[in-house]
Amino acid sequence: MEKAKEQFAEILCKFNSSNIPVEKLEKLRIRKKLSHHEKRKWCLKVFCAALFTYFILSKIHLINTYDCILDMPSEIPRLFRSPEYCDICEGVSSIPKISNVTSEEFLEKYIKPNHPVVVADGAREWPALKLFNFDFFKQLYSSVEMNRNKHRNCQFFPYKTEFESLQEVFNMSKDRAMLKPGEKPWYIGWNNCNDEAGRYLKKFYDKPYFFSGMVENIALSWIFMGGPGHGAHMHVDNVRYPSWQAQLKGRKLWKLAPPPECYYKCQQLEVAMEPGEIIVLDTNRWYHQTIVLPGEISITIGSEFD
Ligand SMILES: O=C(O)CCC(=O)C(=O)O
Repeated sequence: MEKAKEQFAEILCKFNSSNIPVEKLEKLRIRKKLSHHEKRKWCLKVFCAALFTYFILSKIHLINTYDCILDMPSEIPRLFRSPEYCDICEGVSSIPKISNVTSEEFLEKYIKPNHPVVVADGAREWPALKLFNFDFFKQLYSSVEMNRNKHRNCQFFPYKTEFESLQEVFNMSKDRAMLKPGEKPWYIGWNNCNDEAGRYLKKFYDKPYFFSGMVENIALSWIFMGGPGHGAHMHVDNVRYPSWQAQLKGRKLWKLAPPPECYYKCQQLEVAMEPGEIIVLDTNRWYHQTIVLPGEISITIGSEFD
């Protein structure tokens, strides 16, 4: 700073003793350069302000579409979940299979206490039982605009496969898709975030009959599909509501574990799902794992319910 002051005083002194008129000084190239420099600095400031405003506005738009400013690793919210009182699992020693249940009984006995249950006749009449298979989904998603990556709401779970998208799944060889011996096994899951596909799928299944009065989001149904010996690892979800899932093809074992703080009060539970059955549980509170049982491909469809 001192040095700059000295240099400036020297320049002033030279100018005073040079007798150059101020008008001529205005025309000096260095003066123009300096004023250009100022202009450039000003432009840069305006550009930065515009960029900042754009950033803030785009984040506000994301907030309004339920997305977060920062993507958090999925395990973080689970680490900080509030502890359970264990009332969901205390005294529960099995997952009952029930049929012909009224919505009032279902609500009182299973939804309110949050006890997992299988409704054996839940999906028995659904056309999806006969119609849904690998080729059905392949055709459906090749005829509707997929563009899944553009929607932040779209999720795809590759589990242990190398697939990076649903498109890649539907591009696998016919032999692998049909689980032919010697082919690489696969198990995947995705949510249907395409309204057109959601409306089409809905023609082949109903809102489970024991849910009268409860709402379910058709655009965000979840589909899980794959071969024996594979499934989802043990985990707990971080979604808004409890879920139901209908077994449409094949057989799948569900293993449920209580939250760790309830290990001394509660038991682990298991149930094998058969085609036509619907399991209902709060996957945000019960840890769960699935394994497809020997036999044909397992296909399920499900959704959260409120
Ligand atoms: O059906 C499966 O294999 C996994 C289901 C699951 O993890 C879930 O619904 O949260």
